[in-house]
Amino acid sequence: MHLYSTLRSPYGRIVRIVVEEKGLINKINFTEVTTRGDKNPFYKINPSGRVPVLILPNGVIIEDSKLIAWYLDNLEGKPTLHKNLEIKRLEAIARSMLDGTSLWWREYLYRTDQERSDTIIRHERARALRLADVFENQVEKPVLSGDINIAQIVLACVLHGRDHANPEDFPWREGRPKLSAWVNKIGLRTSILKTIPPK
Ligand SMILES: N[C@@H](CCC(=O)N[C@@H](CS)C(=O)NCC(=O)O)C(=O)O
Repeated sequence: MHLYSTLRSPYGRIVRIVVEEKGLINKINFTEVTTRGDKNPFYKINPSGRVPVLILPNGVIIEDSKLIAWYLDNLEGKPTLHKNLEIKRLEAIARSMLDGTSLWWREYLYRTDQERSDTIIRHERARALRLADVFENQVEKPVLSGDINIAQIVLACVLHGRDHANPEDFPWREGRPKLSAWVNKIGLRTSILKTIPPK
């Protein structure tokens, strides 16, 4: 199988962490690609232009980190990362935070000062801080403090290794000692360390 992603995509990182956690590293060839731009050769591999994308041995293309993570978790018939509703519920909240912060970051990455939308930034910043409060109150619960699962992986990809890229007005660690300690702790796992996005 072949996995394509950038090294900075948090969505690609989710899948790369799953590959590590499931011990699938020898079954999957990873290729770093760049996204966006006119005539990007990656569009021939995935017409949507998005990463991550997994190409199965029969040539079928699977896009979307949620679907790829589920597929890889079930690949050998022993799913460990998506065991119950509570895990999936918290994954959905973490993904809500990831989608919002990604939209917010892109206002800085891809738009000029004149194009940048204060409305989007204000809206997503407020959402991210509200959800950081939710996780401050949840991180000591078994779902987030016990065995690794997809909710933990997605939450790690929202908050770990992105401090350098965070807009200055996202001080999510302030007043959230439990969430801050949780991110520091999960940051010690091999899968998380091996997938830190480059600066
Ligand atoms: N819902 C998708 C989101 C993937 C996504 O938005 N990826 C971004 C990189 S972080 C991308 O490929 N952007 C390229 C583009 O918009 O053309 C997933 O979970 O995989």
